[in-house]
Amino acid sequence: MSPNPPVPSDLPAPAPSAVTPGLVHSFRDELVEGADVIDPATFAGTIPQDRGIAPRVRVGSKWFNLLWLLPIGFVLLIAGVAVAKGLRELPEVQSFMRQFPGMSELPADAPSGFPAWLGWQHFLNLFFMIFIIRSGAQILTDHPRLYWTRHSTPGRDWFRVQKPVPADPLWTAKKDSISLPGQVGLPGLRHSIGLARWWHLGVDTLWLANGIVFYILLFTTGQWMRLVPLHWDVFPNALSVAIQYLSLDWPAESGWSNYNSLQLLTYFVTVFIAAPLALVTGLGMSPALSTRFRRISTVLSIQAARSIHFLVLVWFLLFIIIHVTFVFTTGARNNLNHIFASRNDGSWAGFWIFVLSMAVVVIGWVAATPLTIRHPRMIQRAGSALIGPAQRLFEHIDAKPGQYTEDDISPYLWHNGQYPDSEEYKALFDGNFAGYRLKIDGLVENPVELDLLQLRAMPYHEQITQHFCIQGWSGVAKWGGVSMQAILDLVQPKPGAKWVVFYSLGDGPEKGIYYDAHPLEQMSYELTMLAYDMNGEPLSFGHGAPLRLRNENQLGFKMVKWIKGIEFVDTFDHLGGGFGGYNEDHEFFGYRQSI
Ligand SMILES: Nc1nc2c(c(=O)[nH]1)N[C@H]1C(S)=C(S)[C@@H](COP(=O)(O)O)O[C@H]1N2
Ligand SMILES: [Mo]
Repeated sequence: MSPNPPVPSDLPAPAPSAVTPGLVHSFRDELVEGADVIDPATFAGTIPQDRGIAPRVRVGSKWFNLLWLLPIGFVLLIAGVAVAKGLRELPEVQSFMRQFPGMSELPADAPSGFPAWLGWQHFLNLFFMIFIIRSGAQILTDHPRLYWTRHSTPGRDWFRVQKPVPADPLWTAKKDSISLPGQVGLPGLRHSIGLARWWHLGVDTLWLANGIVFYILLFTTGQWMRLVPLHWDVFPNALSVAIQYLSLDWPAESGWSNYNSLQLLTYFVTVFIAAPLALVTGLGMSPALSTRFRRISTVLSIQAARSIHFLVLVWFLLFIIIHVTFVFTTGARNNLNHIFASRNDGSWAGFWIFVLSMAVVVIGWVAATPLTIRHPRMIQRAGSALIGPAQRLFEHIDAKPGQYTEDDISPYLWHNGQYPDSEEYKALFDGNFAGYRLKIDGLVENPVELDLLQLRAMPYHEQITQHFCIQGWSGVAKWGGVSMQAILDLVQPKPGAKWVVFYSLGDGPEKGIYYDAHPLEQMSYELTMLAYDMNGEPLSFGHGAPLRLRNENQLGFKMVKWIKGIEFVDTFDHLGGGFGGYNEDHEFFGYRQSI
């Protein structure tokens, strides 16, 4: 204990903010135990399901409802048909089409026909894509806005499926999330990003493995020659094909031996541009990698990566719709024979294999959401087993996040999480936190209790760093306080200590206090700190007064706000649900989510 414990007038008041503890009392919903099954009625703190709004894109200061694209697209299509039909009457166009009938010649050694592996890979690819797209949509709608800069400033989003950010000072990113129908999203529930991420990242590893095998086989069997444009004449040929389709006089089918040029270009873009771009922009959203590769991430922030990742999704969705339409309108039985049965005869084999495959697809599609809601722990463990090795690999790259400058500080940093509303907290707040004691205990040589004057008397550490919320928003702020290294020097962790657990004065959205465990080695990193100042002012209530954690190697949810105690432990198995933190226990997040 300090010889002179502080009185309220010794301490600076938290930064003025419209958010005060008194305001949050109404927030508390019914408390429930976390369990190995999800009750959609109470999940994530009983936030009611909210469907959001039709997608909108910002043009200047106006928002354009994308549903208008349906009638506009229809009118354009009709007009396009009329124009294409007219064009084909022109002698110049006719001679152009004779010169470029719609197909490039293949090299003499190009293979003909579809090998069996192609059929398998095509099926696995489409099967995996279902879960990837559905869980991806879920992740997107957990922060249903897209931005081009890392600041995530309300009103500066370019795309949203949610109303404008309300003026409510208590508005949190979690309140901003929306739900999806259970058979569209995976698992559909509002703020189910923890589970959606397991699906997305877990199935991604399978999809990537399939893709790598696909690339290898493509290049070892010569099949690549059928997917890569090898001559400039593909462009006039593709134009010719487009005119043929639009004028409703379709080119002859020859997919078994050679795709038409438009088809070739779309396949090429999908296989060699969209798919790798999905991977690159997916990795670009990783805080660990984005802080590691600063040169790239200053231009291509995680928000730009998220936006492009979404545009890749749009490409895939358009591709799927158009591809499937053409498969069924250009000789369905032959096309199904090619890809599902590797044969080019008039038999029904391909059709029946297709029907069986679709039965598997339907079962997988329909079962995924109920399975996730009934066995969330299983999904958490399976996802963690699939993506875990890659995550650990990236951790070894040693992210070493860096700092930003004053100019980079975001005009607005979203609030998130559950505000504390206990009498204990309110009393501390009203007394300027003079009664606040940070308790540090556990596997340490020197357990301590520190009041705020003592904390403020320790060497001052300041940093400007970027915050990454798992939900998708980010922002840069300046944090002032005590470096965790100074705390380590003070308390002297014992050799057995492996994890450092931070406990909050606030509850999580369900029962029990908010807490999170961090690996000890990340505590001595120069940018890991306990912050009592933000952007040059004492930390406000909403951002975690009197004290919050900054561990720049981790996602936002791990940065416990309103800290009351720190415990050094050898394992977190016996704490809470045993998963390493509040969100890990209750919302099925991973305890290592630095990517
Ligand atoms: N005690 C507590 N700490 C918490 C949370 C919470 O709900 N309770 N939410 C976390 C989440 S999800 C994020 S993104 C950050 C948000 O910090 P900010 O509100 O200062 O931006 O706080 C984290 N710390
Ligand atoms: Mo978060």
